Amino acid sequence: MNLTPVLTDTWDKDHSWRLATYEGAGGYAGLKKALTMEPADLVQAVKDSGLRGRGGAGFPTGMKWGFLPPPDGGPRYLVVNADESEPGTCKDIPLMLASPQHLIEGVAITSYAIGCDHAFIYVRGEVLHVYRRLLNAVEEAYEAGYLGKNIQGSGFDLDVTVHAGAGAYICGEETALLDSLEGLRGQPRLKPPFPAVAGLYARPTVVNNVESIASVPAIVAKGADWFSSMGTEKSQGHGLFSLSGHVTRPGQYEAPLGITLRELLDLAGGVRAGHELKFWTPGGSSTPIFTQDHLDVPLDYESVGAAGSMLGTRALQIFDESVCVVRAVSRWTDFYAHESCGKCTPCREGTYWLKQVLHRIEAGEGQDSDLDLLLDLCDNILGRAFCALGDGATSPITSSVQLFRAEYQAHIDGHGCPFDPSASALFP
Ligand code: L3W
Repeated sequence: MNLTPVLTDTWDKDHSWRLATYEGAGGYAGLKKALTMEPADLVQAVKDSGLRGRGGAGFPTGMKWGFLPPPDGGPRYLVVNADESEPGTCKDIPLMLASPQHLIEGVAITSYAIGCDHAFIYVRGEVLHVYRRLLNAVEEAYEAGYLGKNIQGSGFDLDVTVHAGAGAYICGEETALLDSLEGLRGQPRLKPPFPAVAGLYARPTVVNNVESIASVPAIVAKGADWFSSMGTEKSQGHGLFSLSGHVTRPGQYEAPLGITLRELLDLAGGVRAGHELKFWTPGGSSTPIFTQDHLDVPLDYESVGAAGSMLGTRALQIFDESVCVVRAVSRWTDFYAHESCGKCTPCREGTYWLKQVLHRIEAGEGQDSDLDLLLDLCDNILGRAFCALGDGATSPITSSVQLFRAEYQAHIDGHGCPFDPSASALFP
């Protein structure tokens, strides 16, 4: 069930991914309207809508477009970040599979608005099925005259290239993504300059998340006021909330920002039968964890921030009482250590040491001093790493030690894990 079926409006239809299905549901009305408008008015409409980046950071989308310098006759690019890889994050991949034309229409409108004639969709390499679906969808859009030369007789030309990455989480960081797209090893660049000023091939570039761009067609078709009437005062519009883990009906739920986990769990049938909520992530594994006490925190940028975490990608991973928090955090830390690109010392060395300490606590070989050591290591990574990967790696550790210190201590005092891993069916 979806409370605001906009991006998800056709997901349950037969052949939901086909252009004809999308057009049948009113698709491409936004592009047709956009092509009659001045590009600057489109940028203003997206500013007025209040749309904020749906990739995790929540940066205002229209403001980002407005950062592009005035045209100088050279190329400028739109790059869609479709490298969804954050543990628990599963919204862009289902969106591109179920309804890729939402994204392609958004790409066409955004490109027209920012004066770009070549856009790129950088999709995570492991999801070959999504890559193929995007290729087919782009082909359908070319054949229908929504991409290519003289789109809908407007004189506007746009080519779209779908590019598959090679399986590195760091390439979801926008500047590492640009390096990867240029054929280099994907590692973050120093900012500033931001991509808006010097991005792909050092040209002005807008990098936006899939869901952000897919949200644009309805904003244009239905108006900025329609979008901003949903959500909260500073977190406007709708979003995809992904529920996974110990929940009765996992999946994507589209709802206004500001909905609570308690309300989402009502839609999703609650925590698995016979169990109770122990902890959860509001925005993927890179955000500080929450507990039962946070069930009524409105899931908007401000409220989640005030409660000590981040809305991030709205990846709500639900864990019941059978899950060992040390084990969960240790697995996430393995991921960050493996995915650290190695460019900066705090992240490269720090995630490796965090992993070692967590492994020995989990194995019952920890020492009393290890909890303070973990916090000290986190302190030396947070704010000192080159990009958000290092900061993100510390979030589940610092928050879980704060909320579940006794559980960590029980592993040390009892020389092992007090939980039966088979009871949770997660984190084998
Ligand atoms: C021009 C300025 N542009 C900022 C742009 C900047 C970027 C956007 C946000 O991290 C977060 C991270 C993860 N002139 C500008 C400017 N911009 N100032 O605004 O920038 P920033 O640095 O706040 O964030 P970011 O580096 O994009 C993203 C969190 O998301 N996250 C990540 C999930 C991972 C995935 C995945 O699966 N690939 O999404 C989850 O919470 O921790 O905080 O475009 O250029 N003055």
